[in-house]
Amino acid sequence: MKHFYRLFYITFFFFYSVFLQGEDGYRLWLRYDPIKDASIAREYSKAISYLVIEGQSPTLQAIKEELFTGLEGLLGKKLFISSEVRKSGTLLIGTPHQSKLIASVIPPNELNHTGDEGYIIRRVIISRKRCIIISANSDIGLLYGAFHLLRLIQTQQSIANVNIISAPEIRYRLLNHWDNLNRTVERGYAGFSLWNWHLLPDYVSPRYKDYARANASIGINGTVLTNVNANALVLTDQYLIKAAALADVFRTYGIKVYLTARFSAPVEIGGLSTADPLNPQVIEWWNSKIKEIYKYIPDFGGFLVKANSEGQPGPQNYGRNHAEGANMLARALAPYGGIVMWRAFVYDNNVPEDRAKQAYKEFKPLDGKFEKNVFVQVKNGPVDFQPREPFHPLFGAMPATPLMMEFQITQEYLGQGTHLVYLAPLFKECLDADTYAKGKGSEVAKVINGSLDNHDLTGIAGVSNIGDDRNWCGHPFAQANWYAFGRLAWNLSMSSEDIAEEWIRMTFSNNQQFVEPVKKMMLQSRETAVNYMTPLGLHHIMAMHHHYGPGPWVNQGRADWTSVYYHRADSAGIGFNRSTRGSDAVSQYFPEVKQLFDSPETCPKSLLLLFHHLPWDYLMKSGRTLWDELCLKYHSGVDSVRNMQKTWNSLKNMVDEERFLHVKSLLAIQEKEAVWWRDACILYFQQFSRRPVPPGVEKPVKTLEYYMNLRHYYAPGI
Ligand code: GCW
Repeated sequence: MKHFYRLFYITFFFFYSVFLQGEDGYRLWLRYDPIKDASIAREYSKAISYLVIEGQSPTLQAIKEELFTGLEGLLGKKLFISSEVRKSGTLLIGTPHQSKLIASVIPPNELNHTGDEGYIIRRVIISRKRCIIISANSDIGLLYGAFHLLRLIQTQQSIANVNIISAPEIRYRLLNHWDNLNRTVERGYAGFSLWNWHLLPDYVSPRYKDYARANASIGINGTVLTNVNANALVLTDQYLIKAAALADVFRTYGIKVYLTARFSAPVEIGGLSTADPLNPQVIEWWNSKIKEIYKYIPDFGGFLVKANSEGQPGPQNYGRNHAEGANMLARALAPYGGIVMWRAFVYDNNVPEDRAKQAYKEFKPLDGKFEKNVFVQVKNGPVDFQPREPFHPLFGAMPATPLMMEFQITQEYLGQGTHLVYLAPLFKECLDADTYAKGKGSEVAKVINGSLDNHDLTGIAGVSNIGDDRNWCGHPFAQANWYAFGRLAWNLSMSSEDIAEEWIRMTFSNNQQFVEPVKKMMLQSRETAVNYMTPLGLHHIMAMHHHYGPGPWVNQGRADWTSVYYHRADSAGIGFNRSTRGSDAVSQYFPEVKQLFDSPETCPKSLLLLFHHLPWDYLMKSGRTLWDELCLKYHSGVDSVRNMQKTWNSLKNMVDEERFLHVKSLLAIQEKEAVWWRDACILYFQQFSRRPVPPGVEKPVKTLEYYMNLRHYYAPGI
């Protein structure tokens, strides 16, 4: 009988996935196809045959559903639900409040360590029966535990003696969608917005549930639905009812809904003549608006605000500062437990001498001036989500204010929808950087997890790369960046390598001959992109507006939107002098870091031209001139993409055809675009260096004029 079931399930899932569903990437990493190796499957089968779930709630129902689909799929056998532990091989799930049995096997003090969202997964013996238990203080904790157990099986880890205690390092783990109400997505490369505002709330797409499952599986517990370049309309009842319908779906999966607040909303939709945060009518307007929001969404999370930046309205329009603006909203949200995430990515209409310095200059003096429920949300670097930047100098510099990290998962400056760039190494580089705020060992991660300055309010946000493309993220490998963000948000110290390995095993295959080369390719991919786009600390030299492709020649318009502002190439050399002899941006860092960045001799080579303007003949540690090194870096970027192509082609027989061909085509685009970047940049900079392209670098086939005349009218994302 057992064999019959296994055969039945294997056949069913095979047909289901291959013929009905196809390998289109829709399932993300939550793929529950039968484990091919029968002996491995047998091991898991022995451990889990019966399911006992104690208690009742929508979340417990979701757990049951996920485990049934997951375990029956993976193990290729039927799972039995039971009301009590009768046999060995029982998976017992519950909180100690709901289950006396759980309370009897988990010492109460152990769950003290897991908080509201953590969990314990453990092999135990109950009345001489071998069981696995998942326990937590809340149903959401149980859900996270269930996903963890599934992940162990998907990645074929042993559960024979499983004993895991896990709790999130960060409290607020949020996606930021830059989705507009007309369904375009700012810097989105995976189609249109998932949120079908037009049909909501009457049609609730099943995708919303799958979105919530995917997020819950990696521990994401909040989502900002709308673009930071905000539209006040989302705060009208017409839209709140739609947002509430989404919140109703997400709640079961532990995900709270947040919105972006347009600072001028009291004027635009409230009919007031001012949005001055100190004006009593304005305060009253926000108070009643927030009360209304909580009527629609009782567990509403709060607001994300971009104010006085890139033309967005803000308190400075009324002579007030950022703290005054943020606090007004925070006071109104506080009674309901809501928070404000106030962005530090600010720049006004006056072009500063160095934009990299602006956020620090405006926010540092406000440290300690914010209400308790305010985060200042800081991008990882001081410029703008570049392929490589130093960590933002605000990290460590505002000890009295909880700082929320903002990473960009969508690849605005990193190849957009067509380049395979695994971002975990970029995230980690920032998190692991030492700010020296309190001496050695004051890493950015410790600022974010609150340990450096004793903050309970801790948060991390990722600008989402999700759209309505069938595979969610456009590039099949872009899914890994969503995954990596979530896994890191839960545990900042996970390594890029471990995250990649998990993702590959869950998304593609457990075959080591596939896992190893793909992992290697992913781990090198960010450095590869840096090399063919912006090596040695170059930054912000992308094409105007859409940022698609190179544009080092961009010199029109607002100065700090041009490329020449950032690279400053001239006959004397190249690079932005931010040393103490230049814009002095280095002085925003703590002395140890300042000293490191201040001298070209000690400045990391990878950031050299971000901090220094150096002669073309500057002698690098390699013994080569700066010019030669630059050219060789550009070329090595192209070379690495070609190696990625070779790697991928060699794996043809280990991947389904659909995803194999998809990735292969995208890698071909990436190669073409890497050549475009390399040649356009080398030709452009060569005008100033007036030096030959060194041996070992392919000679550009096209002319600089050709590249400068390329126009992309409908590049996505704007
Ligand atoms: O990187 C820039 C983007 C803008 C974005 C802005 C921001 C939402 O080019 O599209 O606007 O950053 O982060 O506010």
